[in-house]
Amino acid sequence: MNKPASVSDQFDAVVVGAGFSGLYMLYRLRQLGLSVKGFDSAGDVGGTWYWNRYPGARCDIATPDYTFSFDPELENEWTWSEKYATQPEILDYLRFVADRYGLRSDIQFSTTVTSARWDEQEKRWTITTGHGQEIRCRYYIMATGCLSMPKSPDIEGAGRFAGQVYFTSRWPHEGVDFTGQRVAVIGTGSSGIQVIPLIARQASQLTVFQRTPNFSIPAHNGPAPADRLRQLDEDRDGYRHDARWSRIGVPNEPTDVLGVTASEAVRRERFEAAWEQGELAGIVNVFADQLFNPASNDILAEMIREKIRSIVTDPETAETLCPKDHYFGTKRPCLDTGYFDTYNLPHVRLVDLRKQPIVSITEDGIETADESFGFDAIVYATGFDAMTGALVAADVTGRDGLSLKEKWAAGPSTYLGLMTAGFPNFFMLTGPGSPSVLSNMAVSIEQHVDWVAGCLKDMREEGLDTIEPTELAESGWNQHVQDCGAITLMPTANSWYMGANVPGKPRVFLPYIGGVDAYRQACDDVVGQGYLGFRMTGPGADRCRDGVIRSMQPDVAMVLEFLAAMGLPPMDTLPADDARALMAATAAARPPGPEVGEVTDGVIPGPAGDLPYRLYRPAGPPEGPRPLVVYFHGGGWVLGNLDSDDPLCRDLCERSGAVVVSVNYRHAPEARFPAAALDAFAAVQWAAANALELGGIPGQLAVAGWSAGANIATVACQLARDAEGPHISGQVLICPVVDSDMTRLSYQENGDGYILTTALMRWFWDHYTDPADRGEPRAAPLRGDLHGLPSTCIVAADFDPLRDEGVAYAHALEAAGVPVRLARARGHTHTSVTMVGTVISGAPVRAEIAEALRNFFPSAEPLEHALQRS
Ligand code: NA7
Repeated sequence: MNKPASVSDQFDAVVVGAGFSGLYMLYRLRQLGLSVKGFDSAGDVGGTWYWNRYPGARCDIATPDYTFSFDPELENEWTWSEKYATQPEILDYLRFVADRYGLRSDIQFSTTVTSARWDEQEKRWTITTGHGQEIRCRYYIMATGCLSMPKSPDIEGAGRFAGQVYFTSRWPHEGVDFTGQRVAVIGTGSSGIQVIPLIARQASQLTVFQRTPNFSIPAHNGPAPADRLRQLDEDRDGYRHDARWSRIGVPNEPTDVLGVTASEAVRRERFEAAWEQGELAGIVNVFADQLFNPASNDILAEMIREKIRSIVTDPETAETLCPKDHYFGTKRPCLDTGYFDTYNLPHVRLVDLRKQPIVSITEDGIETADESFGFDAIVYATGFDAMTGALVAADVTGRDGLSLKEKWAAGPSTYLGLMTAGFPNFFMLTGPGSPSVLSNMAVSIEQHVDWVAGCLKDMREEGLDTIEPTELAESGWNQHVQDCGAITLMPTANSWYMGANVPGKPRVFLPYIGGVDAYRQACDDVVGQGYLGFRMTGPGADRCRDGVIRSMQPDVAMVLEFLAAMGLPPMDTLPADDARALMAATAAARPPGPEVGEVTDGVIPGPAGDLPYRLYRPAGPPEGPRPLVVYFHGGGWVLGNLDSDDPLCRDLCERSGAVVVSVNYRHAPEARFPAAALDAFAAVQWAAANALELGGIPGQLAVAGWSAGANIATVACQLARDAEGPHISGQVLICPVVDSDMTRLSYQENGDGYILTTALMRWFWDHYTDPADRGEPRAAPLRGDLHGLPSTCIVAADFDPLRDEGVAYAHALEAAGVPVRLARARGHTHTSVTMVGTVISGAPVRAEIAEALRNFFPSAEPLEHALQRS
């Protein structure tokens, strides 16, 4: 059966781990006809379900979903007894799977793989086990789980306790009887929350040591959810398909209800429904914005805290159990059965380690800053070195002697969470950078295994035998993983998702939060694009299509998808007035932008009549005058008004601390070139002359604009220079139109599909200018004399047709001796940086703009000096 491998053993593939992922991987590799060897340090199959045998251990994804789906016959042969199966039942299931497919014969149990080394000459891995065996294989696959490496107790004196010590993650097979004992539990994560109610049933005294209270909702365990079973009965394939293309691997319609705008009744109704349903898929989907908007999250968190207060009778204990130091969902939310009620029992006590930290474990018990506790047993439910722990501990050494531990010293680096450069033919199942722990593992595991099996099959068919990601593809993916995390509240928590639970572990967001569906699409696209980002070699073959699979900011991609689904007519097919109405309608639905101290509307005299303006003054001190920014909205000289860029003006005002005066100008086609530019210059002259009345500091004036607004802003600077005044301290040009040449590479790359299209740009130009005027510097300022222009900040967005003319303007300004800051809006489109409150990833770019604005002005210049200077 478990025949130890001999020294000369050679296999096509070695798989470490015999849990869900290892078992399915073995099955698929065998199907491919490969020779395979599996190892597990456990005595049997089961993985996490082999080790975590503590009372109360259950899955927290409902069983109709927490199950293999690769074989309909297997599904027919197994019936789960509960909504959330217990550990013994899940273990039975995995044994059943192993037996049904005869997998055990390929697995060597009770064997730890101690090292793996890549041999570049032989193009093979050498695997060493704790029994001294050496095995050679072409493909090395770690199916070692995300939560399999227990965190060692990082508590002073942990070794001194003379009583019984238990770890939830390494529970004795024979079970433990706590009857009549004084028991301590340290840790209130999922394991603690599951085990505490059951230990309380036996122990004479139970003391729970809590460092961080956790959000938990009742599991409402019982029979498997009838609605899910019915859907499976009616259309199993459809149900499984929906799971695979869902956000977390469980079929669920994502809500579009925003917590911040929903009525109290709607909020309450959605929350109560999720509370009653008792599923993670429900509670993470109460509000569409709960993981992005702190205010929305607070609403949900407070409703959970109310529930805790309503269950726990002692108000002080209830308050201690209420999580307040992290947003809901930023640490793993839990499902429980009677957890909070447990604290109403007279023999159960909660100790708040924030108030009285543990000083030391002693021979008899635990000493905190305030008290000494005596115990018969201590249970550690203190968690795991998550996601990377088992991988780096396994001593994997790739090309040139580089170990995984060394490569990942500053945090893991993977392509798709599947592979890492420098380690050919080394695959990780559910590795860091894949959805894994943020998803239904059963679905994510099947997807990973299917991808690896498909890849090996493709390689074999093409005569290739090594595969490895490129540095470019890998760093692009790492960036994407971090970008996806950065727009959420996840990085704010000290969670194991961030590596924060293990002292000294780099603080990096480990899983991929873009969704199971988006992730699957990315993996499929990589294959569809000829294994983009992978180098594959074989006898006489070396092929690599290098590139980055996802470089757009995730929220920008979401906005584009949303707009595409709305099916709006292209603006360039509409008359100007209809296009204006369409723009106003879409603007009405967006978030309003931040509060500012004061907003006033007025008019200024323009060259051909009054021009409306709106002034934004920042909230708070200082009371006196501030630098002044004259802003011009975007809209291709045709569209836009004071409302169109209102959220952006608010944002600029609050971030920069300047008074922002947004000026409306005459639009084409009613007023064609050079009307808008002349209005802009007049507005700047007027603002400079009236700075004090506007609350500005005389002489401290900058201009700013977006798109066509940036065009007229910089034309105004050129006109001011020629007219020898007024003095302009700086110009901020966000995705500016500075040239009429539409042949640059960025037009070719981004001229279609990113809102501002080549066709729309042509429509704008046609409305604004005659072709003969388009070379004029007042239309195409890149072609003007750029000497003596003020300091400049130019924002160039990756997916903007105008990107390259913005970059060209920056270079030309620099060549003319103008100080220039080129801010790259990485992963953004022409419009996305301006979408305040909708596109969160634009915030760092807007912060950079505000910083550039502040730098234009001498800091804290006394008003008298400024007056003298002006
Ligand atoms: P978790 O979720 O990491 O929980 C561990 C708990 O132990 C958590 O409350 C920790 O507090 C606490 N802890 C860890 N170290 C200490 C020390 N030194 N002193 C006091 N308290 C400590 O692990 P679980 O096993 O519960 O769950 C892991 C996953 O398995 C779960 O999310 C599911 O996906 C399945 P902290 O929050 O760090 O302050």
